[in-house]
Amino acid sequence: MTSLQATDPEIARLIDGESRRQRDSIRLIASENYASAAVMEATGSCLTNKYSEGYPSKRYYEGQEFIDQVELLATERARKVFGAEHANVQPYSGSPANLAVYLAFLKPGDTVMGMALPAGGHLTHGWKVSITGKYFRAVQYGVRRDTGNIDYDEVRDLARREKPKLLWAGGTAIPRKIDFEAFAEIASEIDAIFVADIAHISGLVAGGAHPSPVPLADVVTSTTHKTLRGPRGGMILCREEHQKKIDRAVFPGLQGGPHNHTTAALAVALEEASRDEFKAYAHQIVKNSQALSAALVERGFDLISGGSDNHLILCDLTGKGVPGKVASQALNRAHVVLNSNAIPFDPRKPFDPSGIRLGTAAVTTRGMKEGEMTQIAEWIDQVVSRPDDEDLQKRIAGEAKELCDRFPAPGV
Ligand code: DSN
Repeated sequence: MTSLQATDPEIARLIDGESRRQRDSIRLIASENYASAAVMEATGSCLTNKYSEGYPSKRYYEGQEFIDQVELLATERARKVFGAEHANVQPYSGSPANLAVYLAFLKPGDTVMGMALPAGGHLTHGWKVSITGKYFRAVQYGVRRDTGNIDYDEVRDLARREKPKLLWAGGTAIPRKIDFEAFAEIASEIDAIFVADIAHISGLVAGGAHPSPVPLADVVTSTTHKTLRGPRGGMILCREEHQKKIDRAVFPGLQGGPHNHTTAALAVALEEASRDEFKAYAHQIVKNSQALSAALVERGFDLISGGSDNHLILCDLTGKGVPGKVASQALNRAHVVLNSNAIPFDPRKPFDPSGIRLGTAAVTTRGMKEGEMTQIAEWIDQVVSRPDDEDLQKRIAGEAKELCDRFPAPGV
């Protein structure tokens, strides 16, 4: 019996259930992954017991001889993996990392420009229900109705007109390569700070499977647990000229003590990300996404932008006559797990949208390749065609488990 089972059998049972769920299902939520056993071990370590407000060698409490080394290693590895001049590894997650950028460069009421949430952006890029849309004057760009892609001329025109102080690139439902050069040019023309939020694609950037914004952007933010495959956390990379502002914004501006267990786990993940196997994994994610896209298109699915250049696929189910939520719930019963998602210009409500979003990071971590993507597309097609057929869902759940057994997941 583990200590957890002895102390709190209820929670132990729930964690065990979740572990089995992760082990036995096809996980296609684009922001999720399987962290390695080494990352999990560091996350669950005694570093959770230590407070360390401040930065290495400049802490407010004593007893930092090991913590300082952990943070320095994480920072150094982040700089090296991404080729960045400075890295701050303390943000608790992506939203706090983004808020720190606002605090570093803006005053309340200043203008900020980002991609609208329903078009594929993130809440913290100025969407109206977020603090970033309430405390700042946010203007939002979207995608073209005909291509489903960002229209860089529209972004440029809007930026020239609105003169934001901060320009965001990146988001949560962008299936195509982001032209960071175009964003950098636009930001430079209007003298704005250019921030690239690479939360979704940081693993692809680290592995060379997506162009890097690091040489072009003033600041780059990211979560650390999506394609990067680290612990739940955030980080900020920036040019040296912005180091002081960013560091002060994170602490003491926004946060207290860093989560040292997470910092250590991030250091481990970054070590893993510097290996050749990680490059192969990053490129395989894209190959899998393209194979899954092609197999879905073959089965009559309508993909926003027609396909995928990264880990993510956004699919409009209007033509299939099934709302996104009905499809995602039916697929969940078949142990193919993804999320319903708004599509650009969605006539339906955000909680009951027209689309589904898929991602290939977690299945790629399990070692699945193009052949398995075709099988997964076939299951999706069958379930979406008959979302009320519980026998079908049960049969596919069994087949999904058999496939999962052939590709063991790390860490669970
Ligand atoms: N929740 C994340 C996602 O799923 O994309 C974004 O913060």
